[in-house]
Amino acid sequence: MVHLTDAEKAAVSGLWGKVNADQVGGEALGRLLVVYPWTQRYFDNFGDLSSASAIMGNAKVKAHGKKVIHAFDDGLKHLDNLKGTFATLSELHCDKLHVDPENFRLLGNMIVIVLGHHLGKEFTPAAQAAFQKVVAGVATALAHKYH
Ligand code: HNI
Repeated sequence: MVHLTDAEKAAVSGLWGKVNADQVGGEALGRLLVVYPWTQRYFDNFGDLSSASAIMGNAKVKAHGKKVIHAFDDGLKHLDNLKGTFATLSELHCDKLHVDPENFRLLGNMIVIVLGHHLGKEFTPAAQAAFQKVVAGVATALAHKYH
């Protein structure tokens, strides 16, 4: 459960509307794979992940980042019910994909970093604090069905 003030909710949706979400998704997933290379094990069918530039230019990484960020975007619209919103995806990542839930936190932080990169000065400390709550809430919701 995340608790954002009305001002935080407004900041999150206002800033989210200024970025190219698909691009943010691809870059965040790419950075996850570069910075924490052990996360590459889940994507062994993605082709060339041999260097930072190969990863950041990899079309499958971009396409998958887009898919992931669309689900994240759906979460932004349901901040008061993240557990319900991510219940099916939580089961999928646990039962079928066997993704270590710690990785949800790592990816959330990559999303924050990429937002900072895209938004520059507009990504104030207060805005970052609001987004950190969102990514923490999404990570918790995705981990919820793990057993
Ligand atoms: Ni994730 C598939 C959403 C984090 C590994 N993931 C998906 C799909 C969505 C999705 C949506 C497609 C589901 C379908 O096909 O029905 N993933 C999300 C979200 C987050 C997240 C919203 C966090 C914000 N996933 C992660 C992380 C990893 C991960 C951190 C691993 C490090 N996800 C996968 C893998 C697949 C996947 C692996 C299947 C990929 C494939 O082969 O199509």
